[in-house]
Parts: sequence; structure tokens; C-alpha cells
Amino acid sequence: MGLTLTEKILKAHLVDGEMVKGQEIGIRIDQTLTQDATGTMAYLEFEAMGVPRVRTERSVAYIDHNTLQNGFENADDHRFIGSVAKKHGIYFSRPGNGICHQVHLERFGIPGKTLIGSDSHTPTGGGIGMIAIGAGGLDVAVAMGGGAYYITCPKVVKVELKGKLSPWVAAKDVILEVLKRMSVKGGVGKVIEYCGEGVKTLSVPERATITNMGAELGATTSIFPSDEITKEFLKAQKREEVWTELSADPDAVYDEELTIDLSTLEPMAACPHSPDNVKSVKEIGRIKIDQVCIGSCTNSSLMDMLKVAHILKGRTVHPDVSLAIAPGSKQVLNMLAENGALSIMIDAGARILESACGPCIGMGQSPNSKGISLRTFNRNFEGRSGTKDGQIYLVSPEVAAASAIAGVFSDPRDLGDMPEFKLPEVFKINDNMIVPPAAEADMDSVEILRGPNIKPFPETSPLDDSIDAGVSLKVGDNITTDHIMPAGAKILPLRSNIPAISQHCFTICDEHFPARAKEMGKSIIVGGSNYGQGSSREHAALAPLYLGIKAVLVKSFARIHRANLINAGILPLTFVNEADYDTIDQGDELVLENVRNDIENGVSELTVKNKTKGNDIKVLCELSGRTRDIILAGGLLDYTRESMK
Ligand code: MIC
Ligand code: SF4
Repeated sequence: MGLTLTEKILKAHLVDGEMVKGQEIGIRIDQTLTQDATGTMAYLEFEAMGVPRVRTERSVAYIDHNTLQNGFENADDHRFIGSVAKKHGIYFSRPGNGICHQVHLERFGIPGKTLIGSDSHTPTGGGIGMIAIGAGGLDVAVAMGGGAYYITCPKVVKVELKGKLSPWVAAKDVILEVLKRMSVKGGVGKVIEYCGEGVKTLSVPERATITNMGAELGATTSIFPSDEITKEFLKAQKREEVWTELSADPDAVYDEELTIDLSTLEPMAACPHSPDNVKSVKEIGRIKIDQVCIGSCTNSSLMDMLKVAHILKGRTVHPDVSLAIAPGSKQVLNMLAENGALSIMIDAGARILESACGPCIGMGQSPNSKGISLRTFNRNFEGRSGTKDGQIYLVSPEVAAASAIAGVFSDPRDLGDMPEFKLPEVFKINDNMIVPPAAEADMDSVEILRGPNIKPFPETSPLDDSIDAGVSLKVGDNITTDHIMPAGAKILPLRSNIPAISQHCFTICDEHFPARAKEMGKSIIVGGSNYGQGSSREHAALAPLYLGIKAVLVKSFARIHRANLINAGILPLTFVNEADYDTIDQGDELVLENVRNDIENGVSELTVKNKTKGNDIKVLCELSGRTRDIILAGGLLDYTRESMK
């Protein structure tokens, strides 16, 4: 029986377990990446493990998220990360060099290699045939130390692409179509593998847009084959030598199949407030808009920017619209400057931002109240833009630019003929903003620079014999990590200070939650399905840990968040009967008797006694041998320290 591309790469990296779908496997990690909003914590964790030099083939630390410096905190974090990188063997991409996923694709990604990153959009690397997975900071720290990365051996979904995109229809529309069909939880436990004739019609940046936003499916990752087009891209990046041809076997067997005829797609948008709330631009109609933001790791490549410049040429941004553009990397920005496209954008009235995440993570450019904002980004969760009642639509750069000019939602196909946009034969290569690490012999002389906002990892303790705790919060379905641990310009500077950031935990849902949880001492959170979707931020587990959360009981979890809870030593529980969710209220007193003993003995079905209501609820705590030991130890850091003794 033939293998899928996913299986081939996973098999070649397997170090623990067996390739049985649904079972836990450990894979060797070739490359890691971090960004600054998750990086400080990841490097504190790496330091705590006491490994002197990273043991990966390549580890890169990027600064791209917390680039608004309206206080010393972010700048201190950047300095800390720079010094840790230098000492421990990590390449350091300085602020201004670009968004981690865009730069990694350009300068470091290698077909067939494994990459984990402390950012959920790490699957961007799947655009050149990598198995690239988003993970919590602790998992990345362990991988940097040479440890395996553990995932559930995934199911593989074949997405067969047929035909060719029509003019002005974009890669973004392909992933929006997949989201429309599969939903934000349809990818959990799966890798999405693209194949078919249509693949050849898509450039690497287009493929990367698709794999990037595959994160919104909840998928483990997404991947394209590595072919002649991948080779051309790597050649243009002067990295042809790292190319290898990779594809699935012709007789590979997939768990699910989906076919998309590219020629039938039309411009689409994900409407507020979920990436799977997809409608066609025609269906939405010519509604008036207030803001357009172009950029983010999904749509900030040179190709995207050239299309935008073409649409803006000789025109002016509509008087009622603010247009912001953040090219994805220094390479992109510099090439736009050299070929005149930047000048076209400036002429049209675009507000040019630095090459960073910027508005995508609420670092500036929040829309006006109730403002309708069209963004080429990947997430439109409520409040993420910084404006609570902002109405965010996710669109392609083509729809964004056409609408910025018209002042209303616009179908770019109305612009007339589309010229052919070609990738350059050679990109402008200048890695002067990537600082290599110090030589091993010199590492002792590198001083680690810590700022006063950098506080240690919160205290953990081994799992208690029994848990007797109240429900401090009950929430509904599809709770995102942006609900649990909001980001934005005010809160992001606290990423390296868990006591301070925990004061903002869940405040989008209930502003009294942090105080209540702290007062209760220990407590339990109850939630619906797809709990913890979205980002990889482990702060969404570390802040609850600090606030005394012992267990989270939900209908189902998103993958990375569940792993982060386990890594923080918090019990992840799911209802056996989802209807039991309705029987629990906030404030109820729940008891898990002899839970430690049960977990030690591998019991996965546990009983929760609701002392307030007087009923028993069956819950599942499905743990592998390794995750069981992590929970018993009080989290991954304690487990790793113990196993290194
Ligand atoms: C995001 O897009 O939500 C982020 C900000 O990039 C996060 C990481 C973080 O919260 O630092 C992600 O996607 O993992
Ligand atoms: Fe940055 Fe936005 Fe991409 Fe997250 S999704 S890495 S915030 S650009």
C-alpha cells in the first residue's frame, strides 16, 4: 500500500510509537521557530531545562509580534531573546526583518524536513513540502533541547485540486472554500494534503497562503508536494540545493477526500466573527466599508503586494476608508521599493506599516467603533482587532485593494482583465538582519540581558490526590485563545509576566473572572466544543494555572490548547455525554475523588460528583503514557526536569 506525503515524512522522523492513526507518536524535529510574543516564555523554559546549545539542525528566533514599543517591556523582551539566541545556538531575526512564517519560508524552510514553531501558523512551511506544526512554547523548548515532539498520528485528508483559478480569484478563496466545507473544527486530528493537476497552477506563495490558513481548520498541519515550482522558488531564493522532489505515492490511501475545481471558485470573504463563516463577495453585496488592512503571514508575499499595487495604480483610496499595508518581510518591502510598487501604494494613500504582524494581532490600526474592516488576515475573532464591536471580514488582497478604492465591498473581477503576475527569477537576498549565534567556544562570554518585566514560570505542583473545586467560569462553544488570553497592544507586553497578564484572563467573557478565580484558590472551567481554538499561545494555559485552575471540562478541545493544558499540568476533561454540560452551572462544587490514583492506573473514564446538584457526571481524560506522567508530575517542565535527572 502506498504512502501519503504526510506519512512518508512522519515515518522518516518517527522516534517513538507506531504509525497507527489516533495513537501518540514522537517525531524528531529538524527545525524550530519562535516569535517574540511566545518566545520569551519558550526561552525561559529552555533555560530552565539546562541544555547549553540547541540540538536541532536550525532554530530561529523571530521578532515580529510585539513591535509597538510604548513602554520598555517589548524592547526588553527583544533584547532578552537576542541574547539567549546568541548564547544557545539560535539564529535571530531582528525586528524589521519580517513576519516569522514569511521569512522562514523565504530563507530557511526545506522540503521534507520537520519544523515546529511556537505559533499556530507554522504550517505555512507546508507550502514547500515541510511537515510544519504549531506548538506551545514548552514543546518548542523541548524540541530545541533535542527532545521529540508528540502528536496524535493524524488522519490524512486528500484535497484534490482540479483546473485553474479564474482571473482575480485567489489562493485565499481556495482556503476559504475549504473552511466553508470543513468548518473551524473539521481539521482536528488531521493533516490536509493537497494534490492533483491544479497544484501545478499555484505558486509557492499561493500554496503557503493555503497551508497557513489551514490552521483555522484546527488541523495538525497542511502540506503541498515539493515539485518543479518549489524548485523554482528555492532557486529564486538562491537555495536550490535544499530542494528535493516529494509527493504521495500514486496508490496512497487517504482517510477522507475532497475535490475542488479551482475554475469554479469566486472571490469570497469570511464574515464576522469566524473564519468559517464564508460567503461570496457577490452575496455580501456592495456594503460600505471603513478600513482595509493588507498583510499578515497569510497574504504578505511579493506576489500579493504586486497585485495590490497594480489595483491601486493611479487611483486614490476612498475618502471614507483607511488603508494600511504591511509587507511580510524586509525582502518583500525592499523589492517593492526597488521596483516602484511601494511608490504606487504611497501615491494611492496607503498607510505603510513595518514588516510585522501589526494589526493582525491588534498592535495598532484598530477600526472605528462598529467599523467594517476588510483584512487579508486569517482570524476575525470577536475583539481581536482591538475594537470590541468591529466587524472584521477576511478577504484576498485582490478583494481588499479593489474595495479600498471603491469604499464598498467589491468584486475584483469587475476591474477587467488581469495581467499575468510572475514571481521574479531571483529575489533580493540580504540576510543582514539575521544574526547568527556565537560560536560554541564563545558562548560563555554572552551575557543574558533580562528586563524587570521578565518574571519566572508560574509555580506548579504534582497532581493532587483528589480535586474538590468550584466552577469559576462556564463558557459556550468555539471559545478561542483570544477569549482566554486576549492579545493586543495593551496586553501583549505582559507576555513575559504571568502574574500580570493573568489579570486579563477571560476578561472578554467576564471581567470579574481573574479576581473570582484567585479568590476561590482552586477552581474548574467548564466549556463547550472546540474549546481553545486559534493560537498556540501557552499563556492561555499558564494564566489559568496561575489563577488556580485545576481542570478544564468541555465538550471537545482544539489540539494545541489541549497540549498546552497538559504541559501546564491542568487536567483536560471531556464529557462522555455532552448533554451533561447543561446540568452544570457556574459556582457548582465539583469533586474528582482519588483522581491521582485513577490517572496513575491508566483509568480514562472518571466520575465528577456535582456536590451542588447532587448528580454524577462521567468524563473522559484520555492520556498516553507520556502525557499521564506529565500530568502526574505537574506539567512538562517538571516532567522534563525529572526525566533528565
Ligand atoms: C495569533 O495569530 O493568534 C498569534 C498571535 O500569532 C498566536 C501566537 C501568540 O499568541 O503569540 C498564534 O497564532 O499562535
Ligand atoms: Fe502574526 Fe497574525 Fe500571522 Fe499570528 S496570524 S503570526 S499575529 S501575522
